[in-house]
Amino acid sequence: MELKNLEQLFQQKINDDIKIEPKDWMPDAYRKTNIRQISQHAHSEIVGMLPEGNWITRAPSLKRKAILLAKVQDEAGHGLYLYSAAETLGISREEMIDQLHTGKAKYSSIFNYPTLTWADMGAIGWLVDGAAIINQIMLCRTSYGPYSRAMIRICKEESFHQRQGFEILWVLSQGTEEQKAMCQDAINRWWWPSLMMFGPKDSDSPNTGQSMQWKIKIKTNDELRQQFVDMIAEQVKVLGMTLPDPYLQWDEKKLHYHFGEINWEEFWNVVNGNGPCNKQRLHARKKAHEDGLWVREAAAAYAAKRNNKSSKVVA
Ligand code: BYC
Repeated sequence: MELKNLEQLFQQKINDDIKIEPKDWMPDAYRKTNIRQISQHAHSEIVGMLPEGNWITRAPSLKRKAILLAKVQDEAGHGLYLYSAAETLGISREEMIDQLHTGKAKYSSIFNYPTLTWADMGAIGWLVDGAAIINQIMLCRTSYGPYSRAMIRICKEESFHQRQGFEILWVLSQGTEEQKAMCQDAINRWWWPSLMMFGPKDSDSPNTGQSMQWKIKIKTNDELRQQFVDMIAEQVKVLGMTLPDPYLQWDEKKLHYHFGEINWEEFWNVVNGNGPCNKQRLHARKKAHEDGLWVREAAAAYAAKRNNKSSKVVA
């Protein structure tokens, strides 16, 4: 079949909401965009374990420790589903890891900020996982089958993550003056970086147009960001806290919250490797990979031994 016809058939499937599966024909650029987005999403889950991992030994009770440990383990699982989904497009796990370690692949800007107090665990759960869910609920309907199915499983766990984060902040908000101040301080520090998770403004987003046409993205960066602001601006009232934005105001005509301008210079600085913790995060990931070499070698040797044995049995 001619390329033009293949492209038309492909777009027709997308328009009819038929999922694209690994063995289906797809344009090269569709494959590349999915590899880029899915692998960056996987890297975000894996790098995203670091800021919270930092608090596992310092969680204030055994119960909090067990919950945080489970959450961080969930993130490792999400990373693995996503690496597997990307592998179905013809890239290997090694290539993806190499792209992360050499700085060729991005991961979410949010994980380049430090976690200074216990309240940050609450703010990450409520705001960071909250932003991630808004994005990922949309991605449950993305056009690439393996990505969409991974998202459905991940979203179930993310909603638990968000609630546990809110609950941490709720307990602090009912506590002493110091605890209340710690809660407000964490919200102040995580609010703007959470808004940046949705990416640049639509007018500055080079990938959104094509990704919407291919239904890799179903909503734009600005649409999702607005949905997030509308949700959090109401939830923060329950905590008796505020969001650090003097321009935040309900717009009766638009039926949305109006909010202030994001510091885009800070966003691009962090995305381009110059945020407060970029170097520390990459260093930690590379070290973990090097330290894990003996495990990978042992697993490969064991698999080879088993293969050898079973091929002898068959022979
Ligand atoms: N940070 O054209 P655009 C989690 C890049 S983890 C860094 O709008 P696109 C969790 C973008 O990649 C869940 N880079 O791009 C884990 C592009 O650069 P390249 C994380 C960003 O792809 C542990 C350029 O800027 N979620 O929940 O159409 C603990 C132009 O942007 C960012 C995901 O990964 C950013 N914030 O849209 C707790 C969601 N924003 O690649 C929680 C999956 C933009 O062309 N990804 N860039 O060099 C997506 O939905 C989309 O990729 C984005 C960006 C909305 C992020």
